[in-house]
Amino acid sequence: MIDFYYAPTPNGWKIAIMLEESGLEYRTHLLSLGKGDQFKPEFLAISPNAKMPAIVDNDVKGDPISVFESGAILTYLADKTGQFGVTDARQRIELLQWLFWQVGNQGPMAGQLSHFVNYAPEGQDYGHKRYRGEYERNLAVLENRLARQNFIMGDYGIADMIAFPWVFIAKRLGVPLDEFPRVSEWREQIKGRPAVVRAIELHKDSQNRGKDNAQNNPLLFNQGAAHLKGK
Ligand SMILES: N[C@@H](CCC(=O)N[C@@H](CS)C(=O)NCC(=O)O)C(=O)O
Repeated sequence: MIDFYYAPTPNGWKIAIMLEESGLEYRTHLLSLGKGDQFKPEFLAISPNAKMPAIVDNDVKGDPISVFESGAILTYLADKTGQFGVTDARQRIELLQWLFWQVGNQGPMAGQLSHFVNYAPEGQDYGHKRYRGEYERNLAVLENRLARQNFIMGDYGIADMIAFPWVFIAKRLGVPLDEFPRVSEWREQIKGRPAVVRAIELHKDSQNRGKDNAQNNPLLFNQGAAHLKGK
């Protein structure tokens, strides 16, 4: 059984998708990020960066294995199941590049765009424009890749699962996909998969959209180091 530390956000969906696609048995631990569950010592022991997703795999020889960071989790689960990953060394380094691209580029830029669209005080035009531009730049990277093949690595797999969630919410971020027809097609194909539908529905009722913002929740949006020092 896998313990899955989760909240219904794009970063959480990445792993929910893989768990649903692969058929692994898991139990979800729902975190309330707005209330600060990510800073509890028992969670920090699993995820020292104080962010979800994270997993603990209990079906292993010896001590359970805990994994944080979505790219590492997806790599671990693809290796464990032999599903949705790749088989040879040449492909593996290619896959790793696309996973690192997502966690180092598309994800953070989309996350910052989401912050300026949904949570920042009014009138932060510089930040909004900067991250919208970066979000669109990453869409262009994906568009170019998908001009060559239907999925990021050719066949549907963890590179698609990691990149899909922030594209899934493009309209909510105020970015229509008209200029990115291949990305738009790819998004439709993935969105329709039954496992993806189930993943997006996972604890949807506890989504916190619009309730927290930079003014009313400094714990979430203006953290600094205070919650982590000495832990
Ligand atoms: N690079 C991380 C990003 C994870 C992340 O940013 N998670 C957010 C939710 S979408 C989180 O846990 N936020 C809690 C906080 O910032 O305190 C990954 O890909 O796993």
